[in-house]
Amino acid sequence: MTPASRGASPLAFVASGVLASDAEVQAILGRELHRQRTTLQLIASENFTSFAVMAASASVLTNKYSEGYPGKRYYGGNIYADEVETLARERAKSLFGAEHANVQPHAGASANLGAYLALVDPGDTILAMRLDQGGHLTHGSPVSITGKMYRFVAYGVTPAEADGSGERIDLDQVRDLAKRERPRLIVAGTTAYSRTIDPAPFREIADDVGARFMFDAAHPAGLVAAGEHPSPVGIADVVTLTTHKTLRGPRGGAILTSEELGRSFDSAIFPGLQGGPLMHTIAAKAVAFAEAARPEFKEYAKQVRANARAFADALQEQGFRLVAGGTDNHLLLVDLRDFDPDLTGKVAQDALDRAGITCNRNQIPNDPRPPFVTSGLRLGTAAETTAGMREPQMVEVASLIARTLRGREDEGVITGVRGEVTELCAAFDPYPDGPYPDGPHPDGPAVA
Ligand code: DSN
Repeated sequence: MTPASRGASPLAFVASGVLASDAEVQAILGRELHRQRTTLQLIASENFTSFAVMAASASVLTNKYSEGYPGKRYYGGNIYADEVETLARERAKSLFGAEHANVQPHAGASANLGAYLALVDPGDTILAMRLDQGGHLTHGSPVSITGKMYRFVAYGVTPAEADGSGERIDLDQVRDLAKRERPRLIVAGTTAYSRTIDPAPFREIADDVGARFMFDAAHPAGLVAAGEHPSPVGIADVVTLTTHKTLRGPRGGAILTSEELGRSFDSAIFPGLQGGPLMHTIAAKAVAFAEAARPEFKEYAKQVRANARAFADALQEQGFRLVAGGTDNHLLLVDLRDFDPDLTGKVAQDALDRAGITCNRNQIPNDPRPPFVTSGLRLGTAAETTAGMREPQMVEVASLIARTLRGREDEGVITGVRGEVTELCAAFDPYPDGPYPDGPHPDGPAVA
């Protein structure tokens, strides 16, 4: 789906009524819209949803309490909540080829915690990837409830190699740790890993040690849906995902599993973990699952990967080292030390922000710097591909990043790049009709 084919703006009604009564919030939303349209969005976990997704999110379903599941609610008046949740579940099942779907998790974190609740008991051992190697907070970080409730043992990636063949998930380590620690659950899935994750060897290792296998597909969910990443559905006992990253839906999570295990995941999410589901978000998930089933979405996902590869090549030409030597998916992890040993992720992120290039600092494997500082940047192509960018723009963006970071102490350089970013964003506007086509444009002041 290209921006131009995204349909009529539901936010027109917001402009014409609801927010007219709250000028302060309207102004903030206008400024955020302006920021999204006039700066580059390279955060690997973000995307631009369609107007249809936003319309469902902004619907009357926000008013409804629907604890329980379709046909089995604790409150009355759920006839249409049942219809929309059933539709979302059926669409998710059909999109991913799953037997059972739970679409109630408020986020990826709740989907993961729900999966643990369903599969293991507090204190049990879980084997997962370490946060600083590319894993996620909910994979047992000591600062997450997951790390406090369960005994996590962590695997990482292989050492870096000059030819880029290193920094891959260390399956020998996974196997050795699984044999030694006898986890009840093995988790695959990452938040900062640029290579394909094959679910098959994880399944084999889990079977060898009698563990369950969970695949956290939060990042590649859209690529999986489009056939651009191997599907873990039917291989893992449970697949958790988010709906707002490469899948391009509303902010939220979901769980896919077998019919046999479905009931235990349902009970873990409600009443185990959450109260009333966000029915407006569930409606928006239904919209997104249908959008992701269209041929245009397959083209989109293919382009996301092609853009990431072009971006990777161009960044390497600019003198950056990429963790794992490149990318197979939508994400790139840049090790800044080859480019400039004194440049930290924090300084780089701040300089790029000033130039209108939005991304996040990220630890690289075995990073000598702490998580708040880091030696890396994480970049992604999901959002700007939605906005219509293709390989030539990725080359241009790589050059803008390099110029910004080389000239980070020179305001003239930053201002020059900012101007070019503005022009590029104007040519690749994610919401070219504006969100308020029927009313005055509420953009706030330009983002510096
Ligand atoms: N915050 C998400 C990300 O950026 O990958 C993960 O929770």
